[in-house]
Amino acid sequence: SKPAITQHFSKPKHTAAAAAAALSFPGVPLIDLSKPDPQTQLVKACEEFGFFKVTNHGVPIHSIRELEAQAVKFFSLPSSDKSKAGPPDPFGYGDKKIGLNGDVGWVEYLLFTTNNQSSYHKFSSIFGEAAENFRCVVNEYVAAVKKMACEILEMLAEGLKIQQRDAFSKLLMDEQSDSVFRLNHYPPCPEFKESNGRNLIGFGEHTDPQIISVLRSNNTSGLQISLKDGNWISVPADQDSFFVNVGDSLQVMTNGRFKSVKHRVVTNTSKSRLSMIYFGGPPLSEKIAPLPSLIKGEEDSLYKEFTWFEYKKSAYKSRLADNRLGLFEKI
Ligand code: GA4
Repeated sequence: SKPAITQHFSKPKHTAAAAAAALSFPGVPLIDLSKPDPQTQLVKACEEFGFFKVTNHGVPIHSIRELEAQAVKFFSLPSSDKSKAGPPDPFGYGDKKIGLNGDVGWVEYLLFTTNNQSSYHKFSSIFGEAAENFRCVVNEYVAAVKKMACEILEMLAEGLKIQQRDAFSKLLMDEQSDSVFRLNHYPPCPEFKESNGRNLIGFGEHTDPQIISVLRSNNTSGLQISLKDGNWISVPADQDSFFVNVGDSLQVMTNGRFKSVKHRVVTNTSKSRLSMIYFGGPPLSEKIAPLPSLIKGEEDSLYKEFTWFEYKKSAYKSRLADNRLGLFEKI
């Protein structure tokens, strides 16, 4: 019989056409936050790709390094210890299984809520003081990344000529903001190196349900984004920058003007990849709908009205690759 790994892990397709498309791709939009007026560039990147890279981001390097060190330490623990922090229901440690509906990837991870400290109880009861320290480091990092995410959202609102500068950012600033923080560890996956030279799926293709996601990774590549024409582009690793992507909720709030980018991670055969992602989400009771100034009237909305609670509930019933917004599109 086949080894379990070939049964459960699909391989990404590599075609000559995809390779040609990748060659002509001008590269991920790069936005230097220290330069004046990046608004226009930001809007363009969100419209074209729903994805961009930021430098001079203002997140303190020590905060990044400390979190990375904590994460490396945690993922190096024996799996019997790590599983004590699981299952991720929805917060905690997870290994290979993603979500609740049968998705798997060559990845282990930790999921945290950002506003409710009770999600750390699982850790505290098992890891004692070490968990307290982990929590502090995560909180400090999340605060800095959230600040940057809010600044970007305010520049985007300006770029879209929305009167209320905090139309998007206030949802993340809200005490009830339903945001998530995730640490992913993709162990090196040498299994198929000799057989065909291709890599396996670390995290299958999907869009993020929230408003905005901010990702930082170590120096190991693996992240790929899908272009509008369906071709996959590998994003070169850059441990000193952040990668930002538009989530489904921001696509809806801009009535489809910004694109929630489809992305995935393929494993590396020799190096392990570590990524840390902040998913900025609205309060559960928030109505997600196009901003009035971006449409002529309610009838112009491409989407049926829904709350973030409803969207999330529906997302957790879906498979990773499903088109989750499809259910909420007007016909
Ligand atoms: C994708 C974005 C975030 O990582 C996440 C993921 C969540 C999970 O891993 O539990 C989901 C996925 C994500 C979308 C659809 C559902 C839920 C796995 C899955 C199959 C934490 C999130 O909010 O949605």
